[in-house]
Amino acid sequence: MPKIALITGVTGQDGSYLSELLLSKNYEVHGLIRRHSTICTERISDILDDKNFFLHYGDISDSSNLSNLIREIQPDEIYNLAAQSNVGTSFEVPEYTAEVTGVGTLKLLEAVRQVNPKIKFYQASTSELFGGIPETAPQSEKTPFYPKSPYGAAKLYAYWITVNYRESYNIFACNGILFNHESPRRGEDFVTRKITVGIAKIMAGKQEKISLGNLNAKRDWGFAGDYVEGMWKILQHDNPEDFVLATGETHTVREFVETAFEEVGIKIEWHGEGVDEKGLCSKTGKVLVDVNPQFFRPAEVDLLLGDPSKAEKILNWKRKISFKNLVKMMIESDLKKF
Ligand code: NAP
Ligand code: F7E
Repeated sequence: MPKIALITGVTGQDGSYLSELLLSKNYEVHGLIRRHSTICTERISDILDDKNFFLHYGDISDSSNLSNLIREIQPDEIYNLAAQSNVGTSFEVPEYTAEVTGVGTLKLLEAVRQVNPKIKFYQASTSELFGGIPETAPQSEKTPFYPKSPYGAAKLYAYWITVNYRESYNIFACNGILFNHESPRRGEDFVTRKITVGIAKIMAGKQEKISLGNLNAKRDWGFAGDYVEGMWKILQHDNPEDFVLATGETHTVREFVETAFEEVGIKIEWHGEGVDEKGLCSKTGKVLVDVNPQFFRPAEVDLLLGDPSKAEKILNWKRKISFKNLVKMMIESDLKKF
C-alpha cells in the first residue's frame, strides 16, 4: 500500500518541492489549499494532473475542516507547512500571524489526537526561534530560544505545543528547525528573491535599482529542495525527535547582492554608510542598490548560523547545493522569466 501524506501549505515554496519528492517516492499526496479569488497553484502546476495528487479546500484556522479532512484522507504522515511566513509582515499582522502560524498548529495536532494519534506529524519550525542571542552561534537543537518578531513568537508556541503533544499523548510529532532556504520558487517578498528578480528586471531594462533594508543581517541560506528531503527523513527516523537543518555557513545580505550581480557580470562597489549606503556598478558608476528604511524591521535578527551536525549524523542528511550555486540557480531562472 502506498503511504498517504497530507501537506498543509502545499501551494508554498516548500509544499511544492515536498509534494514532488513524496510523489517520486510513490506516496499518495493530499494538499490543503485555501480558496483564492485568483489562481494560486503556479508552484504546483506541473503535478496538478498527477493521479496520486489531490487538493482539498480548507484553512489551518478551521478545526472542524481539519478533523473532517484527516478522517476522510486517513494520512500516515502530516507535514504542517501552512503559515503566515513573512517575518516583516508579521509586525503588521501580529494577531493574524499568532492565529495561523501559532494556534493553527494546535488545531491540527488536536485533530490528529482525536482522529488518529498514530499519524506522524512534522512541524515547520524555524531558525527565527533563536532570534536575539547571536553570541550563541552556531545554533543547534540545544541553543536557547529568543524570538524577535510576532512570527518568531508564534512559531515558538507551535514548537512547544508539538513537543507537548509528543510527550503528553505519545504522538510521533517532530520539529524541523530549518534555517533560511530559498529557490527559484521563493516568494518575491523575501530578500533573496527580491534581489534576483530585481537584477533580472534591471538587465531587461524594466527596473532602475533595488531598494533594500538591513544589508548587514547574516543568514544561513540553503536550497529548499535539499531541505524537504530532510523533512521527510525526520519522519522516517525510528524516534520522534527535533532536528536543525542548515548549511553551517552564513552570509550578509550585502554578500548575497554582490554574488548575484557577479552572475550577470557586474561588480558592485559600495559607497556611503547606513541609510546612505549605495551599491554602484564598478564600470558605469550607476546606482543599482540603495537603502530604504521602509524595509527595516522594528526588531532584527542579526546573525543566523546553524549547526546541522545532529541531522548529518543521525539522518545522514546534508545539503547538496552550495551558496554560490543557489544564487546562480535563482538568477538563471529569473533571467529567463523576466
Ligand atoms: P510560503 O511559501 O510562504 O508558503 C506558506 C504556505 O502556507 C502557502 O501555501 C500558503 O497558502 C499557506 N497558508 C498561509 N496561511 C494559511 C492558512 N490560514 N491556512 C492554510 N494555509 C495557509 O512558505 P515556505 O517558505 O514554503 O515555508 C513553509 C513553512 O516552513 C512555513 O511554515 C514557514 O514558516 C516555515 N519555514 C520556512 C523557512 C524558509 O526559509 N522558507 C525556514 C523555516 C521555516 P497560500 O498560497 O494560500 O498563501
Ligand atoms: O529576510 C533583511 C531582513 O525576509 C532576511 C522566512 O522564510 O527565513 C525567512 O525569514 C534578512 C532580514 O527572511 C530586505 O531584514 C534587507 O534580516 O528574506 P527575509 P527572514 O526574515 O530571515 C526564516 C528562517 C523563516 O522561518 C521565515 O518564514 O534580509 N532584508 N532588506 C530584507 N528582507 C526583506 N524581506 N526585504 C528587504 O527588502
